[in-house]
Formats: sequence, C-alpha cells, structure tokens
Amino acid sequence: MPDETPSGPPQMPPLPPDRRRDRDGGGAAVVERKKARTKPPALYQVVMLNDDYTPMEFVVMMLQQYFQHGLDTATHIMLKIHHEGRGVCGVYPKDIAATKVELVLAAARRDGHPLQCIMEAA
Ligand code: TYC
Repeated sequence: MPDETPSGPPQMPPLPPDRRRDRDGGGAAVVERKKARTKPPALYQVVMLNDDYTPMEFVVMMLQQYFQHGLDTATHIMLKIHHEGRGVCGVYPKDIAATKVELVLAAARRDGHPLQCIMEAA
C-alpha cells in the first residue's frame, strides 16, 4: 500500500506570529551604526577688559598664573588689552572658562583692583 504522506523536503512546523522573523535566511547580523550622540563641548573665550587702574604687572601675572602664558605672550596680550580695550586670554569648555573668570576676579578683588574678566561663546 502506497504511503499517503506527501513527499518533498521536510517542512518546518509553523511558528507563532511573533517568531516569524527568526526565519529570515538567518545567520548574518545587520549592524547599523548609530549616529554619534556626544557633541564636542561648546567653547568659550575668556576675555579681559581694560581699565585705568589695574597695574600692568598684575594683568601679566594673571595671564601667566591662570592661562599658562609665558612672560612674553602675557605681556603682549596685556598690551593688546591696554591699547584695544579687550583681549582673549584663552578658549575653553564652558565650566573651565567660568572657573578661570571666577579665579581672576577673586584675585583682582583680593588685591583691590577693578579688573574685569568675562566669558563669551567662541
Ligand atoms: N590700563 C592699565 C594701566 O594702564 C593696564 C591694564 C591692562 C589694565 C589690561 C587692565 O585688562 C587690563 N595700568
């Protein structure tokens, strides 16, 4: 008596609907690169302003102490501020720029100088 079972390749049992994607021909993983989520930090210029009273030597000292400039560069920046009214001390991420402004202002007030120092988006 002939077998009633139909011949051909063996069939897989049906999968429940939520597992049908498991039979996609399988094996190869598709890796999609995610868009980079971290932005480079926004940068701020620390700017010093001229006044008529703060001694030149004190400004040069601030530029050396808090902005790591050598004597020649610090003197050059100080003279630029003296002649042009303002000058950039350095460019930093926001928190570092804010800290440098606070440190310069604290040192100036401690010594009784009216020196002004601000930060601006670079
Ligand atoms: N103008 C000041 C003076 O003649 C010197 C000075 C330079 C002050 C730069 C502030 O940010 C400054 N003594």
